[in-house]
Amino acid sequence: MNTKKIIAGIIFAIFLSNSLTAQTDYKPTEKNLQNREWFKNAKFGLFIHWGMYCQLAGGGDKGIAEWIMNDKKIPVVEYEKLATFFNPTQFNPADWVSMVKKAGIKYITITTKHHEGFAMYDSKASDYNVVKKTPYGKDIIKLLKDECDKQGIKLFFYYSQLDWHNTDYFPRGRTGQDFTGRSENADWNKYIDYMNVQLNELLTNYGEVGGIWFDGMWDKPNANWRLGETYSLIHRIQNGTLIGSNHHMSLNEGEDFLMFERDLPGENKMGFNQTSSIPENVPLEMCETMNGSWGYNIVDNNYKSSSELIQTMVKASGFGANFLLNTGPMPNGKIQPENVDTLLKMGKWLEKYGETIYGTTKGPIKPAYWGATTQKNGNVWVHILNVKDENILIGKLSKKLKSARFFDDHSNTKFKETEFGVILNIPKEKRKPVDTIIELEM
Ligand code: JFZ
Repeated sequence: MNTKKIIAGIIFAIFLSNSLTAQTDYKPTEKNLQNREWFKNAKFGLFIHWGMYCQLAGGGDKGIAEWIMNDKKIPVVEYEKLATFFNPTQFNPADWVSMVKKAGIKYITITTKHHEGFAMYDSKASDYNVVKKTPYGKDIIKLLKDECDKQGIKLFFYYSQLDWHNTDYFPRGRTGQDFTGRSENADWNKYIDYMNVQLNELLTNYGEVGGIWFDGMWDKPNANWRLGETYSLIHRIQNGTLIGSNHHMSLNEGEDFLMFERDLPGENKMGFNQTSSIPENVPLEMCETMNGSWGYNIVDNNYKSSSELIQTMVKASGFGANFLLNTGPMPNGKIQPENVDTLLKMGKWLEKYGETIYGTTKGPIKPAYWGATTQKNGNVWVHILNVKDENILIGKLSKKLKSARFFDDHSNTKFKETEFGVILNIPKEKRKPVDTIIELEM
């Protein structure tokens, strides 16, 4: 072997090892960067978890919904029967999308395949899909996408890399183990190929895709996911599509946004977010449930109030992050009325106060126990959430404060600048139950 060949070999080896974990030398296109800006400004999305699991709806256990196959140890051959009952005759995408618009939501992220392995769209890669296996027989994703295009809502695709149905998902990871009854005559690389074929379909057959929301790598963190290949494939077919992954770690090369599951950026209340650094310019997104479940769960009525959810959305905005709020549609195709009610209440609030949320970036003062700040075009808004004190030390501003006034009636807010920062005075009668907003002029 001559030196040239050896060097070429080494370079190839480096390329290969990088391509296992990331898309090497990824440079987002102009279009991708524009979409990132759009995404940052959007602030509020609807997450939809819909799959065969919705029909088991809780299974008598508050915690179980889309995880029921794993948690109740249902073998593949039994679980497959669920598809033969799935017939959401009342699914009306126009209703969903109109409701979404009224709620002030700018994009939808829907499960195209969850851990159960069932494709909610017309996939040629596997018959295990909604068109082939259910009496409904229609492509849910296509129906929703067409309606989203019609009403100007962006659609993102959730795709589970973890798969409890496909035999080639082997060696098994932390979940979906022996009880599934799958053969061990399997080939991991065939599984990755299969996944890439499915992603190819999703990016080819449905027009412009807002983004791909990956989930499930955490099931086998040390496996060779061939991420570089998958990410380049996606960006090659649609260079504007944003890639994000729920791996709970820092950003990999090729990913366009960073997400946080049920935690505000930098928090780790849930115990699984291990993101060590948050890059300055990358869009952020936090997802949250309306009760304790992602998929429809008939016995989980532990609903968060619209006030609580608005406050979380405001805090997320204070971190510069989008709020992706989840609902799990029912087996009949409807979104449960409790959730619709909550979303519409949020929409009402946004109609009035959306100016302080949409298109903003995080404000000059970091979110704290009292609330958060947001800003846009030189306007700075302080959001006081849930604080009973009349005088609130919000912290230091880099510039001198000229004036402060209540967003609602434009009356002046009394303030004091001290060595510890600005203290705002908010008399009881000026307080709003959800969010008292003060506009600062510097
Ligand atoms: C994942 C999914 O498992 C869940 O069903 C849902 O889709 C959510 C948005 O994302 O949630 C996780 C992922 C990883 C862990 C826990 C929940 N984990 O590593 O413990």
